[in-house]
Amino acid sequence: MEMERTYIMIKPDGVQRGLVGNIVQRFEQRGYQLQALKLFQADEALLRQHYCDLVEKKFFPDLLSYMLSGPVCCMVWQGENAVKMGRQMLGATNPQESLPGTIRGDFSIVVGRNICHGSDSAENAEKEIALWFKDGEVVSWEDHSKAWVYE
Ligand code: DAT
Ligand code: MG
Repeated sequence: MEMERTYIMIKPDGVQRGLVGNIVQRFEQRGYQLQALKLFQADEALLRQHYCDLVEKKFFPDLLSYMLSGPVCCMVWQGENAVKMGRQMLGATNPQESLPGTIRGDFSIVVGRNICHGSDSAENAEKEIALWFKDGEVVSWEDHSKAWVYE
């Protein structure tokens, strides 16, 4: 079994629109294990690190002001293939291409207000978890439903 962690973040629009509970519920219902959760106001330095691959893009200033516009909800979810499945649950980056049933496909219309972030590789997930959480904020715990979720 490929147990993996992913960093999932609800962006300021998702928090403002009251979608935190719905998004947490989707991951819980699927069987993923919550290991960290906090509401957090990001600053520019943190976002420049988080989006280091995108700082040269034309849309970066808009992305930065969007991500600074209010608190985000930072989460760590663990489970089999959590990175890939997490991205599937989020849906395509551009909501115009996100399928219904995905978070973006159910709740958003434009790429600049696409509700959520999910790590794109296991390696980046570990980097993002270290970037957004301090020691002690991520909790490893025994999940009693595990035997009912996995063979
Ligand atoms: P994802 O968030 O699906 O991993 P990404 O890492 O390529 O996508 O981009 C990060 C965010 O930047 C994305 O969620 C929304 C914004 N973005 C990406 N491409 C964009 C574009 N062409 N125009 C405007 N915003 C864009
Ligand atoms: Mg990305």
